[in-house]
Amino acid sequence: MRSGFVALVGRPNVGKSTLCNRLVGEKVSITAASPNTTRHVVRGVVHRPDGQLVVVDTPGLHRPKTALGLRLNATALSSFDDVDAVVAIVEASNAIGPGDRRVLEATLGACGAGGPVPFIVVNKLDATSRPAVAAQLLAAQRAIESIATARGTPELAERVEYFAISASTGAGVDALCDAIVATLPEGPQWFPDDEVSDQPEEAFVAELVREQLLARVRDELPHAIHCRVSSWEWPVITVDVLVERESQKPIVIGRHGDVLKEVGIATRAQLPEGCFLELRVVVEPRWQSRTEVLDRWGY
Ligand SMILES: Nc1nc2c(ncn2[C@@H]2O[C@H](COP(=O)(O)OP(=O)(O)O)[C@@H](O)[C@H]2O)c(=O)[nH]1
Ligand SMILES: [Mg+2]
Repeated sequence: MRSGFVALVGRPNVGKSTLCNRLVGEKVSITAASPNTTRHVVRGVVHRPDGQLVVVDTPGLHRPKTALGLRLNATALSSFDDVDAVVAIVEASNAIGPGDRRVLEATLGACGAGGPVPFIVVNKLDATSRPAVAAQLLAAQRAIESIATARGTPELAERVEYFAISASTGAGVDALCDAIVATLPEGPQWFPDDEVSDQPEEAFVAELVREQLLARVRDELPHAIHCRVSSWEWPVITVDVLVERESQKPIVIGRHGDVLKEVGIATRAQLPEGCFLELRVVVEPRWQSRTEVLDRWGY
């Protein structure tokens, strides 16, 4: 039996969480069209007859503007420790920019001789043409070569494996998964057969609520939202929705409470039958920049 860990890294929004869920075969990490959705490392488990792969989904690497942003980057970078493979994701249809380059540099930096095996994955192939996908694979390979040469370790470029996939449709994902599992060492089963994630149930319910809110709010508001379960007395689960300013409350609540009501219905549909979900909106001023709040909330 092979077993081990793979970290998914990349700029915000390249499809890390979508790939994590696709590999696991069910939703363990929330996704959204807005950046910086993933705030904690989420581990999803792929159970296969030949082994067990633990997928480490991470926050996107970006230029931080707040204390929260700094911590998200640090969280993502720390995921390079103790993994057997790193999958660095870039998008098929956007030119490889400075942000992607930093991701590739960090990946090569972590994947020295004896370190994790580096995979470069071009995602969202469904959203562009085949020639564009081929061109992006080549651009990624050139970037890797120049980074490896600049580091004085040109031989590192030889270790890199390249794949093109669509995390949304699943195209190419089986081949990628096979290749990652093939790099894993012999090892123990880390998670029991029926476990697909290391995330506590409470954290997952709070994330499901946040996912529904992100689908309905715009601009800076997605960043300002933090959700947490404040009480769980089955069948009643209470989730607090924390925002930064009084003026953000009505947006989250919606006219006549419409937004919150829709969020409640859509979240409850994903929870076990018979559960009641209560949502409360609470203001925690400027929480993204207050390190004592970030400490308290586990960022
Ligand atoms: N067309 C297309 N969209 C994708 C694909 N993978 C992810 N997305 C979309 O890209 C956005 C960001 O995805 P997410 O997984 O949250 O990205 P993350 O920030 O890297 O975790 C979401 O709107 C996804 O639906 C893909 O393969 N094709
Ligand atoms: Mg994510």
